Amino acid sequence: MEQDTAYLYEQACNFVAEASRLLEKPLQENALIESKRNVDDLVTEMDRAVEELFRRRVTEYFPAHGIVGEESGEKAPKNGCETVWYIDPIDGTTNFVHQHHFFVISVGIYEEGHGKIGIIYDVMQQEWFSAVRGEGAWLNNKELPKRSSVKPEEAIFGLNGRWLIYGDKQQVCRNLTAKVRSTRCYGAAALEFAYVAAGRLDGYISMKLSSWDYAAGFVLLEETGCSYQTVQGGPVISFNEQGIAAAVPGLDLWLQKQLQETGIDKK
Ligand code: 2AM
Ligand code: CA
Ligand code: CA
Ligand code: CA
Repeated sequence: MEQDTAYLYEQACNFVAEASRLLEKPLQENALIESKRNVDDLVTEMDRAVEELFRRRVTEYFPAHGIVGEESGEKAPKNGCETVWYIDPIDGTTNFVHQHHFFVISVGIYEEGHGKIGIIYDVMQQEWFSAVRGEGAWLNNKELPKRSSVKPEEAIFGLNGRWLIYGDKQQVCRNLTAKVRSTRCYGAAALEFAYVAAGRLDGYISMKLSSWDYAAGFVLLEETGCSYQTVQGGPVISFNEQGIAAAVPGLDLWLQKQLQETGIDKK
C-alpha cells in the first residue's frame, strides 16, 4: 500500500476507534432524542458529538480535505477539495436509541470522486469492515474473499419493510421478496452493504439513501467483486440522495432486470 494511503487509512481507523468509545456507554435516560422528517428518522446528541469529533480530527490532521456528514447540513463538499470524507456518525440511530445492536460508524474517503477507503465499524459487535481501493477488503484484519454468484432463489436480501407503504416501491419490494429465499432488515444501510461484501447477505436494496449512507459501503462492495446500481437499474453517477441496490456478481444482472421491469419513478 502506498505510504500516503496507509497513513490516511491508519488515521481514519484511529478516529473511528476514538469516536466509538463515545458510543459504548448506554444512552442516558435524559439523553436528547429528536425526530427529523418522520418517526423513524431520529437524531441524538451522540450523533452530533461523533460527527463533531470527526470534524475536529480531520481538520487538524488533513486540513485540505473536505467533509460531508449527515448532521451538519452540508450535502456537498466545499469547492476545490480533492479528497472528501463522507461520514455517517451513527448509521442505525433507531437501533442505537432502542439499545439494540446493529449501529455503525461509517466513513468513506473519496479522491476526485473515486472511492479510496471505506470503514464501517459495528460498535457493539466490535466488527471492523474495511476496504482500500486496489488492496482488498477485511473483516477484523482477515481478508474477505471475492464473492461469487448466488441464485435468486437461494439469495438473502436486506430490505426495510417501511418501503412496503409506498405504491411504486411496494411493487419492487413485493417482487423481490417473492423471488428470493428470504429477506432481513438490520436497519443500518452501511452495515447491510458491509454484510453483502462479507457474505452475510447476497443483496440489499433501499429506496432513499444519502452519500454518507453508501460511500464507505461502495468501496467494500467493489473490493469484494460485488456491484451497486440505482433502484431504476442504472449506474450510480452522483452523490445525490437516491435509491440503491447492491448485489453479488451474477445476481446483480438479475436484479437489474427486475428493477427495470418493475420500474420505479425517477424521483
Ligand atoms: P441513519 O440511521 O443514519 O438515519 C434504516 O432506516 C436505514 O436507512 C439507516 O441506515 C438510516 O440511516 C437510513 N436512512 C437514510 N435516510 C433515512 C431517513 N430519511 N429516515 C430514516 N432512515 C434513513
Ligand atoms: Ca439519520
Ligand atoms: Ca445513515
Ligand atoms: Ca446517521
